[in-house]
Amino acid sequence: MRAERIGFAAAPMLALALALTPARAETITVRIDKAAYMPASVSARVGDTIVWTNADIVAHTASARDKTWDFNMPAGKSASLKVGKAGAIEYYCRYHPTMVGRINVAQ
Ligand SMILES: [Cu+2]
Repeated sequence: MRAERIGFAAAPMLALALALTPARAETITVRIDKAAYMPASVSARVGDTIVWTNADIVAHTASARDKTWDFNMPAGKSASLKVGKAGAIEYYCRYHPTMVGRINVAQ
């Protein structure tokens, strides 16, 4: 009974969310844990969103090698990037340059 009520309430919200979101767009999560991007390499499509979440107790960044973006993330914080064009994006942490990541963006 309770589950049915929740289902009825959620259905219009779900329909709205689907209508507002391009069918293919996805959110890809990269966890920062023990000074590493997990996973270090992800595949995405143009229009997808990458979300980094810093699970460490120190700050990290996700900084594009080509300097087009640079996100600073204190402990426990997140940052997101909507990928706009196809190609390989290399990024790193400004505080810990051995931390490197890659986003392979397909059209
Ligand atoms: Cu770092």
